[in-house]
Amino acid sequence: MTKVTTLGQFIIEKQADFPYAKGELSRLLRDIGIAAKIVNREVNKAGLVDILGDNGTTNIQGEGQKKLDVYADEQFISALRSGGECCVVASEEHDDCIFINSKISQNAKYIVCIDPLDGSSNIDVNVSVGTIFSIYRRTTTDGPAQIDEILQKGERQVAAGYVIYGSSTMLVYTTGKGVNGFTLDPSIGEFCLSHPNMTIPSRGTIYSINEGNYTKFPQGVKDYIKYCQVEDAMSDRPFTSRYIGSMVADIHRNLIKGGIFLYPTTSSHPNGKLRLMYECNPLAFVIEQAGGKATDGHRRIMEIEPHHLHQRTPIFIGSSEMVEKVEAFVRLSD
Ligand code: AHM
Ligand code: MG
Repeated sequence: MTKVTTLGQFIIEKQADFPYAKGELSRLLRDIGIAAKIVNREVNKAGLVDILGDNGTTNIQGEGQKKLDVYADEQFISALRSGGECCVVASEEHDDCIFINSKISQNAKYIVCIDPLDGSSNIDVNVSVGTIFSIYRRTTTDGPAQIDEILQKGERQVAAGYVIYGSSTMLVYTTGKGVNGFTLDPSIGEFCLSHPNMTIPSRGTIYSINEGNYTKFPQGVKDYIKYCQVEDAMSDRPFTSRYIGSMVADIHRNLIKGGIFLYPTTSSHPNGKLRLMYECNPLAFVIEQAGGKATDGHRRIMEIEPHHLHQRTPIFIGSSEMVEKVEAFVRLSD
């Protein structure tokens, strides 16, 4: 019989990589895994019950929230609150950080930045959505956490990952020692190790970008897109264009097959659209750990200094050679 390793068992086994660890990070990851299973249950039955549709509230970016965004946000925050290992949560769905002031959590070491349900405009049409999370250690030990403890560069992440609610549900994460993927087996209700030591091919043939914005892109990005489309047998061009519009799903596919995901600045989003703290940094950590690259065209995503929670950044992320190529086009046109 094949040995099945559950996420819980794997996390405990991996604790040995950190000899001085007291198990707090393991418990935090376990809590995220539990909340993901609950959110998965609701996402799966979304077509059956009256949970779809606008909840009538608007988040900080002025976007309409779907009910499932709110549900996912509540589930993750509640799991982090009761787990006791996290003192502050920054979520896409809240203007400000949520300080967890319970007796067990106020001295907790960890800070979590989370997009509880990314790509939620896709839910109504049965397309994959995801959760993205990022974990930092506090920089001080006493008293309530301060805002600048949350605004740390991505390179200080201690763990990060995503959950993709797709044709099957997967949780993929890193603690800085490679990337591992777990598929939810609904028959036993456990995430099981299905993709150990994930690596992204150094080059691929897929580019993912919202080409409808073409005329609004910077010249270097336009030039790169044209490069992707030109026929050249030596480099397998023209490349294939694949864009789901759900970042987790697009990046997950490119991680497995090789490819690049681009969300550049546009004339209507001069700082890019995607958020540094809970979308770009965690996915950059995962992709770098898998051997890929993530930049804003000029510097590593994880070296960007954050100034506020909902900061946006352009992003080019995926197979290393493809990211280097787009950077070269961007530099040429500067
Ligand atoms: P959201 O956080 O409001 O769901 O937006 C993020 C999503 C990403 O998942 C996706 O890559 C991108 O927005 C798509 O944006 P666009 O429709 O502009 O191409
Ligand atoms: Mg999002």
